[in-house]
Amino acid sequence: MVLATPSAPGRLRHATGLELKIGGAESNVAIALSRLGISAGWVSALSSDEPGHLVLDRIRGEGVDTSRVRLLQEAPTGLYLRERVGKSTRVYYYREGSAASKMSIDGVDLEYFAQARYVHLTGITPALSGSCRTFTRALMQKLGGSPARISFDVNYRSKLWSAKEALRFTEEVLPMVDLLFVSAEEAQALWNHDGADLLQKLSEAGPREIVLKRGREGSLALVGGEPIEHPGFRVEEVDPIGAGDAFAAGYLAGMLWGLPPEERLRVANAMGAYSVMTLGDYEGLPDREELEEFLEGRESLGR
Ligand code: ADP
Ligand code: KDG
Repeated sequence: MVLATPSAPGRLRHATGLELKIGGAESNVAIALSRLGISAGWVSALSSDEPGHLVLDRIRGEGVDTSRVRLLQEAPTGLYLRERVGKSTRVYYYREGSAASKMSIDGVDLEYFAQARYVHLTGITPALSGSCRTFTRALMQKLGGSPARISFDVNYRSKLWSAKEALRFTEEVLPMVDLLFVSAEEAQALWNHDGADLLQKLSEAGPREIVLKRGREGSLALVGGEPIEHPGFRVEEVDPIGAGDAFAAGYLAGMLWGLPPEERLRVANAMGAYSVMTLGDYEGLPDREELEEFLEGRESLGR
């Protein structure tokens, strides 16, 4: 989506100017991976006009492959406005009928997905429209026999669908998911559960690996039935948006680098922490060297 947001916190109604940025959980993950030196592609639909090119150029400019993005003439690019008032962030979506909401499995290059090590999907796409719901489910089904692993982030957005609908969809696709990400808040909103023992219940439905994000507390994972925990890094939070996406990218990077589960959680926590201590959904994210420096507690001289 195009994201329009005032540069300073405060109510949108008083804003005299807006910064034009881009937003989107899946593109954040792709960009985060690309920064870490991992080959990543982002597949979606945009309008073929200036707003569409704004999104396309920025994602492409981060080294993410956008060759499978469709540019449509008949539908606008999704837009959202965001304001930060006190500790809370509020969003206003303009994405009904957007190009992305029209995604369907027809004409999708399945080979492209099948040759990926991981196909990362989130609960935002199926929340966009009936056709996006069918698309997300069908893509997982069609990749069933391929080597590509399915990673799924629950990413519940209450402004797009109800908790009941999100729960129904998530539980329906769980048997096809290899790696599941869920936050403590989502565990509460969807399953009315406080987390830890929910992982066991969810893993019985299919995913080999489930990761619970716990904000500043860090994270907990259940890997092949084994619980693993890692505390969060102590950092000053300046912008909480995008932490979950950075975390998912860190965990996926850990998988691709062949790190053991505890190390994957550590890298994921470090990425989440890096995200909250820097401004922007993805703008402040580290490259691999900066991540290593952070993990080792070293600070670059910067000159
Ligand atoms: P989401 O952004 O999806 O709601 P969280 O808020 O749990 O998820 O954040 C994802 C991860 O980012 C956490 O598991 C943690 O590793 C890291 N993180 C989030 N907030 C902080 C914080 N204030 N301090 C340090 N790490 C944080
Ligand atoms: O994940 C951080 C935001 O960039 C993301 O929430 C925006 O995809 C988005 C959505 O639909 O809310």
